[in-house]
Amino acid sequence: MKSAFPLSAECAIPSLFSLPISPMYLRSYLHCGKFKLDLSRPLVMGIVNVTPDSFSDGGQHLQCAAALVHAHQLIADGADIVDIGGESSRPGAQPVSIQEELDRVLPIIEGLHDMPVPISIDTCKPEVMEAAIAAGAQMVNDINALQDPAAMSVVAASPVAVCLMHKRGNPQTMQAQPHYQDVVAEVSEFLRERIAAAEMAGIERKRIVIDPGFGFGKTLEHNLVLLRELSKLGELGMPVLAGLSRKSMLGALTGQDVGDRLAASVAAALIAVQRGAGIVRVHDVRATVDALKVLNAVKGESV
Ligand code: 9MG
Repeated sequence: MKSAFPLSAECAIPSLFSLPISPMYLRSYLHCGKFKLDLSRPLVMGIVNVTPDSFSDGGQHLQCAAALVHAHQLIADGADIVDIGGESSRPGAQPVSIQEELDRVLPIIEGLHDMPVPISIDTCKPEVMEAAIAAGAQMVNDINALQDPAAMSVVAASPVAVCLMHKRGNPQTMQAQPHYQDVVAEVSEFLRERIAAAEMAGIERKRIVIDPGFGFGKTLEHNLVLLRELSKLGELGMPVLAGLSRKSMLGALTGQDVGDRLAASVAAALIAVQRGAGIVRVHDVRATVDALKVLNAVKGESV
């Protein structure tokens, strides 16, 4: 049982040995299409980026084969979810067309349709969401938090889970002097509003995950405050997903290039879990799973 959640008065159930009950305790499964993910231990979402800079430049076919091998490896390493993305969301990244994105991700999703873990589609485009769900995706990871009404409709009409992420601006502009009065309160208010909008559209709470969007329109200081206070987002009553893996904030803290941020990424994932994250989105699944096994053993939980 997770214990990192803030104690909320309305969630206290005295009959259960007078233990304060966290929101996560009250709803401990994420409904992801045909999958029901047990959130009583932290889950690991492995990242598969199908962008030209991610895999070999040997053409679409080789890129697809390499992405499939990589996804299988992540699952063998212990990934609970595999997140497939065909458009980079890094600061400064250029948008790609719907067709290009479909060409990149659909063969991978089709190739993984019978995997024992849910496949998530990382996209903001409703057309890509719809095609990905038809091809077997069980989750939508939308860094735009379903603010496009067509995206909201696609998810509402399906049984898939959704990750609603906070961001300021878009990848071209988001690091241009982001400003907040109170970053935790503003991110939390945005996510509260997006949860309400999703529920209004017919997306049940059991299908929703929220995410503060580390690095998306935030300075290093904003990211650190959000990580320090991550448990406050748990008060919204939804599982929190944290994506810190290899991000530039870790480069700023360690001085390491993106390929040398394994230790910092694992440390950040553990900190996020200790502050209540139910899912961590990572590149390095095996190292993260091992680190979480140690944490869980110390906490007296199953490994
Ligand atoms: C696609 N992507 C890149 N970073 C991310 C993060 O932190 N969270 C989510 N949900 N998606 C992300």
